[in-house]
Amino acid sequence: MKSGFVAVVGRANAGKSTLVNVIVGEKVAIVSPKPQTTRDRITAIYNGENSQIAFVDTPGLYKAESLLNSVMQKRAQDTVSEVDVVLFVIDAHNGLSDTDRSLVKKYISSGVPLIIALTKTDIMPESLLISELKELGEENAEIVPVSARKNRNIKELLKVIESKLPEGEKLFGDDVISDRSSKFMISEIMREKILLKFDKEIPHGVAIIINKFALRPDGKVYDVSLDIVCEKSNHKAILIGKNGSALKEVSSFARTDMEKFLGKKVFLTVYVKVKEDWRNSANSLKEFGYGEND
Ligand SMILES: Nc1nc2c(ncn2[C@@H]2O[C@H](COP(=O)(O)OP(=O)(O)OP(=O)(O)O)[C@@H](O)[C@H]2O)c(=O)[nH]1
Ligand SMILES: [Mg+2]
Repeated sequence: MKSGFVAVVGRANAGKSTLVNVIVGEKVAIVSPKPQTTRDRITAIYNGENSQIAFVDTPGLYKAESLLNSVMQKRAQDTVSEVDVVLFVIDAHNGLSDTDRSLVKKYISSGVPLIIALTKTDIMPESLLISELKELGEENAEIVPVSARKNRNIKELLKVIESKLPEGEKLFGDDVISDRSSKFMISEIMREKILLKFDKEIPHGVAIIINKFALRPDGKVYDVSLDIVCEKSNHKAILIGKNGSALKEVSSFARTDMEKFLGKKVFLTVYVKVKEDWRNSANSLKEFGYGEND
C-alpha cells in the first residue's frame, strides 16, 4: 500500500482547506471567504482502498505583517521540507501571480514531487491557465484541474497523489481523521463565525482562548467557556454590538456547529477581552498556542 505526507500549500484564500475537507469527507479545517483563515497546520487523514494519505493543510502564503503572520509563514514553509509530496493549490479564478510562478520553480528545484491542483474551476475554466503552467513545469509537475465545491476531479487528483507516494504502512489508526483535538476545533468554530460576520480587520486580530471544555457527569451536555481576545476596545464594542446583539448572533451560530461537531448539547459562555497588539507579542502567541502543534 501507499502512504505518506502531503503538504497542501498555496496563496491565502486559494481553497486549500476546502479541498482538504472534501478529500477527507469531514470538516477538519475552517473555511471563509477571507484570506488568512488557517493559522496553523492541521493534518487530515484520508484512507483509500490501498493508501493512507496525511494531508497537512497550511496557512496561506502572503506578506507577513505581524509576528503571528511570520510564525504562520514559517509553518507553511517548514512543512514543505518534511513531506513526500507537495500539493500546490492555485485558484483558477484568481489567476497566476508572480509568487505562484516563483514558488512552482522553487518546489521543482527542491526535488520534492509537485502536484498542482488548479481549483475553483466551477467558476473559471482552467484552460486559460493550463498552458502557462505547463510551460513552467510540465515535465516536473502534474497539473490537475479540480473543483472542491462541485467535487470535480477529486478522485483523479487522489490517484495522481497516490502514484507519487512511497510504498509504506499506515501511519495513523483507521478512525483518526485529524491530528487536532476537539478543544482546538471548538475554538476554530468560534473563529470561523467571527470571520464570516465581521470585516476582516476584526477577525484577523482575534484569538480564541478556551477556559473550560468539560462534559457534564450526565454525559449529555458540554460546558464550554471561552474568551474572544481582540486588539482594540473599539473592536470589542463592535464584536459585542448593540445590547450584545452581534455577540449573541455569532455565539448562537458557533454553538450550533459545536453541537454538530460534538454530537451533544453545548452550554456556551463567551467573554470578549482586549489585549493590545497581541499578534506582535511572542508571549501572547505562545499563550494562545500558535506555532506549537506538531
Ligand atoms: N467556487 C468555488 N469556491 C471555492 C472552492 N474552493 C474554495 N472556495 C471558496 O474559496 C474561499 C477560500 O477557501 P478556503 O478553503 O478557506 O481557502 P484557504 O486556501 O484555506 O485560505 P487560507 O486558510 O486563508 O489560506 C471560501 O469562500 C471557499 O468557499 C471551489 O472549488 N469553488
Ligand atoms: Mg485554509
